Amino acid sequence: MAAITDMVDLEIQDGVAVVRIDNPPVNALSEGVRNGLFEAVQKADADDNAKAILIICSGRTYIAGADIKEFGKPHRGVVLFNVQDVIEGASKPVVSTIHGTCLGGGLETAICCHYRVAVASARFGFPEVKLGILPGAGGTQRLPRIVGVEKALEMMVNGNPVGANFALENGLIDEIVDDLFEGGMAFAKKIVEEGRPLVRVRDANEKLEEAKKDPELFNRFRKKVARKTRGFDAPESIIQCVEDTLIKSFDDGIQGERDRFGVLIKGIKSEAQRYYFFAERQANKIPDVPKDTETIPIKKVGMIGAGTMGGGISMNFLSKGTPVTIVESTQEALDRGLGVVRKNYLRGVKSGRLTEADVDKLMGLLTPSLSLEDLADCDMVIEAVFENIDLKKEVFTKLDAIVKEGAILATNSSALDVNAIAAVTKRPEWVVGTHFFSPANIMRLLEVVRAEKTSKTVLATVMALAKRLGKIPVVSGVCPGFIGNRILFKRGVQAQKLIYEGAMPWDVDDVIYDFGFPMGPFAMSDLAGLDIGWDVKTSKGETLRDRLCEMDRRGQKTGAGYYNYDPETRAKTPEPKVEELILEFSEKMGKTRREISNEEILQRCIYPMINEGAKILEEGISQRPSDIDVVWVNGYGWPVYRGGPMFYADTVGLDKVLGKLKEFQEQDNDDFWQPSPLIEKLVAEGKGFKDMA
Ligand code: HSC
Ligand code: NAD
Repeated sequence: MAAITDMVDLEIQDGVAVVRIDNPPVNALSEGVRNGLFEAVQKADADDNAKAILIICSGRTYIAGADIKEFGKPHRGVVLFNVQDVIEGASKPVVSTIHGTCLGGGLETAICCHYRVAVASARFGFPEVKLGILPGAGGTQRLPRIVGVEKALEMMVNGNPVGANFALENGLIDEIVDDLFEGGMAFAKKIVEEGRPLVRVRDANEKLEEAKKDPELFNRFRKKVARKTRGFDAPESIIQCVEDTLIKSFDDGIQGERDRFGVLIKGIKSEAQRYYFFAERQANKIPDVPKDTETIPIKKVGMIGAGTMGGGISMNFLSKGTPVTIVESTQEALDRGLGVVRKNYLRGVKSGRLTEADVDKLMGLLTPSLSLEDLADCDMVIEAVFENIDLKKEVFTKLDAIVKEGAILATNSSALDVNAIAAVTKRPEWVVGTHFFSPANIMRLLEVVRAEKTSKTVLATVMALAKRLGKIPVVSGVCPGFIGNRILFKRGVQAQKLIYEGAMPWDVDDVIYDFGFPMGPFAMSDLAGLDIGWDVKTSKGETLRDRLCEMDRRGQKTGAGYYNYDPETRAKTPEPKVEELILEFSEKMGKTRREISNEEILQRCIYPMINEGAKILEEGISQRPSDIDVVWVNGYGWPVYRGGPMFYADTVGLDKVLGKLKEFQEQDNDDFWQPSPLIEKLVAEGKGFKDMA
């Protein structure tokens, strides 16, 4: 085998030039891969001993895309477009044989080949949109020519991969093979024997002609994705590139694609999304828990509490085939909890994702119980009873006496002291917080709360488990509210103050929504329920919330809260009575209401979050600034194109944030605004959070 570069080899085998890429972990199109492919394909094309060229990758995957680390740096080596030209322009058939994930620039390379085969487990996609860019190496011009305009739009705008069957049915691959190398070789030889033509996707216009018959296609598609793509730039640019396929030549379309790619890649939104891509992966790493730390197998799980969280958390395990024993305090609560789980799964039957038999099988993995003793042989027990420290301590004391040694004891508390909970057991090193978010079967964030004595084995096991469950784990130390809720609390304080000083809940919500969140703090409270922690027996109408709950305005579930909700559409409208109540409270507090600008609303809601994030870093509660961003993007709807609160702070300028904190502190004469010493230090050094990594 001849090495072309340290990442690409070329060997003639049985009349086929085998070009092999080996750039672990994901065979990204780094400089060495581009240089190697360029030279290898040219050599192979010129070699009379080769009748066809086969491109194959070593390791776990075909090319998973451009090397994202190279973006934003000066370009080096052969440009990808030139690699594609030599592949597409080769004088003999070039075949890609594909496994793993064929993504982005990888798929763009594959569709420059004349033919493609893949193993059945291969996945294909254009995830560029998730990085705030578009497929910039011909993808927007070639994909519609293969799968048709509508499917191409779907694939590129939602960014999710498709499987090999879809790829085969839609012409993205020519055959599914059993063996990556043997299958690829056999296919390449067959092409030569049959004298099949060199298929160049750029010349295929049939699917485009079909799309021209449907003039409403693009408007329809824009409407369909409007809600999901709000605030992002890349989706619209992708749509425009695809529109070009119907009105421009291939080469002009390519030029349009490159121009739009160039604009997006330089934008702050793409920078934020690329930052976030690495942030999410970084969050997996715990500096003092090495990769090879021992983990324990989690084959059977115990769940305590079958309420909102207990049911949802259980579903994660059941869906992965792990049996769960779920314990409640009463038969009624148990029945209710199991009913909700079944109902959730039945939704999957309605949408066609599951069959009734699947649901029965999933429910068969869930064993109901009224006795903690039934959890004795579980490998991990997760407690999700009411948020009450005494109750949690009582449950953990019992668990300690019942559950086998070497099992993980986890609490789903959203704010309580995990050290205090661990301390009631004789095995605090086996205790950890696993803070799932609601709805727990859907939300991907998992705050892994590392208590003082939590062992490295427990941490490594929970991090690996999170990945298996499809969650995004972020480690948090112990403090009230951990990373996410502690920061949320600060935003809530200001949101409330703003409405007594002059804004209305909808003014605050509009600003937060326009910033990019799916909803503002008041709409969020209505969704969660205003009566969490409220008690009708003790309520004395002292707060706005008391008054709203007393009026049975407890949020969306009662059809009214801060807003009124349409029973059919759930559309929200402001309520004059709520406005009156707010004015009444302002007066009682002696506030002179004033016009508050949108800018002030935004700064007063967001800057305390940044300040609290900095305090969380100082205290070592969060391992790094980017972990805080992962929590907020994944758990609370922070718009990913703004990176997260800590990334955003750097884009605003930490000096400006600090200036405003001081200004508000002076105005309010309130410790709430006390700037974090970390921000003061970074500003003094002319640095940002990004420099802490
Ligand atoms: C693109 O292709 C743009 C094109 O249109 C070309 C444009 C050309 C323009 C030319 C202009 C002149 N790069 O996720 P994992 C690392 S954009 C660098 O834990 P998994 C990752 O950071 C790209 N590094 O593994 C991690 O590193 P760590 C389109 C990459 O098995 C390690 O690999 N493609 C990387 O769970 C393992 O990653 C994508 O967006 C990359 N492309 O998932 C695909 N991809 O160990 C992005 C991964 O140090 N990648 N790394 O932490 C993925 O979605 C997932 O990584 C996979 C594997 C599904 C591939
Ligand atoms: P919930 O009221 O819906 O459910 C709690 C369940 O625990 C009830 O069904 C109750 O009967 C049961 N229970 C109480 N004591 C018990 C005992 N001794 N043994 C067995 N079962 C018992 O509450 P939830 O919303 O599911 O919250 C559970 C935990 O998860 C809390 O600590 C909460 O703070 C946390 N959490 C909640 C959310 C959320 O949005 N609901 C999000 C994250 C974390």
